[in-house]
This record gives sequence, structure tokens and C-alpha cells, in this order.
Amino acid sequence: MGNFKIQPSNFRTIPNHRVMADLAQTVMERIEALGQISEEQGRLTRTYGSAAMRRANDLAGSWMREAEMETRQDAVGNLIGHYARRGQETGDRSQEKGAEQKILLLGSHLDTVRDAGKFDGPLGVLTAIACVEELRASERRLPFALEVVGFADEEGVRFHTGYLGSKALAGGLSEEDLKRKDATGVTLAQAISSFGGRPEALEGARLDPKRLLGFVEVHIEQGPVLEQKHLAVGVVSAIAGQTRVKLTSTGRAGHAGATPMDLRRDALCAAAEFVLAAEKLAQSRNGLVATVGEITALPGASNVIPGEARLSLDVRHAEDAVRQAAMEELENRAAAIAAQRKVSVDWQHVHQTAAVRCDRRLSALLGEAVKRHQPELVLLPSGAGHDAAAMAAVTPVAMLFVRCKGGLSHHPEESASVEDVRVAIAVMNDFIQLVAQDA
Ligand code: HGY
Ligand code: MN
Ligand code: MN
Repeated sequence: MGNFKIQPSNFRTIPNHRVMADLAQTVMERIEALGQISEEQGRLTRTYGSAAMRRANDLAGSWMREAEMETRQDAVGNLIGHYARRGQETGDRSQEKGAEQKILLLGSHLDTVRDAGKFDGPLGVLTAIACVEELRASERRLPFALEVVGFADEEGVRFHTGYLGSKALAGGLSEEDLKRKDATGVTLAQAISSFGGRPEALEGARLDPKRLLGFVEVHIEQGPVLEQKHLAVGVVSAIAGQTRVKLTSTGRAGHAGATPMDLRRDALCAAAEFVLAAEKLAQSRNGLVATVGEITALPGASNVIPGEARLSLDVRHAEDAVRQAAMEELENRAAAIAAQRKVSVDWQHVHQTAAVRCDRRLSALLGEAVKRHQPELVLLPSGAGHDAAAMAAVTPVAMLFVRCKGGLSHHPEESASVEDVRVAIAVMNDFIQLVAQDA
């Protein structure tokens, strides 16, 4: 399956375009293979600590080892491949064993949302492995090591807090996080242990910022801009901040047939009014997005007035002040709706990350590499969250977006073309060389 066919022996005789095309083809085959690894029948869902996650780590780890990387799984279950060819053509011996080699981190996440597309996350891991395969085949040496990370949980589907894997590497996982429970009451600490991790050793999972040159993530755009501009790739300027909240509205359950409308305290109707209020607020603020992705009515019978309604709320904006003001307004709105409908509302903060600007120097080098492969360089903000947002706490970050069909993502029809993947790999290879020259 997908092993890179060009080897050091024949590398020099093959035009670079062909090498990149071959790498891109292998990435597409591997995207398909990972896309078959799911914990649900008939759709792609791969959440933290599942058996599917284990199989995905094992498969991606085998590809890393094929590329002569040393692989490990860290304390929270991130898959990490390490590639280091000592010294450089100039005979620089400063990288002798023992000298702490600097590390350029590449990668993305291997977990998915429910009923996911195949590219969100794996594309970043597989293009990074392709860069290592090209380096190995070209026998080029770098003055630093490369590490490719397959983060164990970015989406936060199981524990509702995003970036679990990257937060562990960035030193951002707290004791509070470890106490989080999933829908079955399993704590994150228990899930880490069952996945073979060591919750007691999370402090050790934190990377040493002094060793890092940066973290660069390739990811599908998950939006329409590159497609509208007819560009294969773009450089990300900033990643929007996000707040996730859990709301519970509590009224009174009752008989659907015997309870007159004016005597009801219908928790779901209160929740529904709030959902539309959140949508209305976001439509009125430029660049603000608000989403209720999950909603549950309890007790959940068609002839019972819902006594309780639980919903998620996800609010994002490129500027933290705008997002925080919107959150305050929405919390007040929820309280006003509850009062007017004689229900109570519980507002529980679940996850919050500040907006992150990508590193100027790394982004400039990435932009330099892009200009070698397409006529126009475009810088664009990311409305979606990414591991790079968490990794910015420990090292400079940059991101390369790849055009995706219709801008569609978090959907089974999510897709990118092999030609655009080829461009992304070529850009990343040039970028790595530019970092080496700039090191
Ligand atoms: O939710 C997001 O923005 C990302 O896909 N985790
Ligand atoms: Mn993603
Ligand atoms: Mn995603």
C-alpha cells in the first residue's frame, strides 16, 4: 500500500515534478486507507482513545518507519516520528551525537469529527511524511531534525475540549482537563491510561521550546477562498479564537396532550429560541460565527413535553474582544429567554482558545516557497481551529492551506485534488530547504 516507489538509487534520474507527483499519489492512497478506519459503521468517525484511533496510529506509524523515521507514542497518545540525518553536505560535524539537534515540527491530527471527511487532519500528517520520504530519497541533509506529529485529539468530540493532543505537547493540559468526563462517565485520565498513555507523566510530554524551530501544519482550507481565487495553496495569517459552551435549560416535563400551552415550561422551546437568537447575533456581526452543533431533548419521548434541553454552543471570531463581547451578550440573552419562559438555564464554559497570529518569519519563508509553485501568493485567516493554535504556546507556528472542493469540510464529501496535494508537497519541500538556509 502506498510505499514511495522512488528510492535513493533512482532519485537523481527522475525529474522533480515526477517525484512530487509520485509522493502525492501515495498521499492520496494513504488518505483513502486511513479513511476506512472508523469506529462507526458506514461513516468515518475516529475519536480519542478508540480502537480505530489505535489502528490509525499503527498504520501511520508504519508509513513513518518505512520513511526511516523512529516512531514513538507520547504520554497522551500522540504519534511522533523523528527523522534526523546528521550534519550537512558541508561536513558540518556540529550535529554529532549528543549535540541537542534543533527540531522542525510538521504534522496535524489523526482524529476526526463524526461522519467526517478523510482529509481534515490526515492530509497534514501524510504530506509531512512525504517530505521526509523525499528527503531520504534525495539523501539531502538538514542542519536540524524533522519530527512529524499525528495528534491524538484535535476535534474534541469525546471530551468536548479541542486540541488535547497539541495541548499536551505545548504544556497546556491541566489537572482539571484530566477530570473531564465523556458521555459514559469515563475521565480523560482513565481514557489516556486505557490508550496506553501515562496521565501522570503529562508534564514530561511538554516539548522543550529551546529545541524547536517551529511547527508548520498543512491543512485543507475548509473554506471557499482558494477555490474562488483558483489557487492550489495559501498561507494562513491567523487562526480565529473560539469559545465552546454547554447550555442546559430546565423546565418541566408534562403530558403532550393534556397540558395547555399557557401552562407549559417547555425546555426545548426555550433552547430553540436561543439557537435562533445566537444565529441572529452572528449574522449581525461581521466575521462572527455561532453554531449549535448538538442538542438533546429529555426525557426524549414524542408525547412528553421536554423538561430538559442540552445544547452545545461554538462561537468564533478573528478578534478575541469581539468574540468575548458576543459571549456576554449571548449569556444575557439565554437568561432573558429563560426568565420569560419560566425555565432555568445553566451556562457551562467548556473550552476557550485565543486567536493566534502565525509567525511572520516562518510564514514569509512559506510564502517564498509558494511563489515558486503558483503565480499568486494569498494570505488568509482560518475560521477553523487547528493544532497550530495550541502549539503557538510553545513554538512559532505557520500553516499552509490546500484548496478543498466547494470549501466543504466536516462532511463525507470533503476532498482535495492530487494535483493540489502535489503542489503542497513541493512547497513544503522548498520551505524546509529555505528554513535550512535560514537556520
Ligand atoms: O472545530 C474546528 O475548527 C476544528 O475542525 N477542530
Ligand atoms: Mn482539522
Ligand atoms: Mn476539523
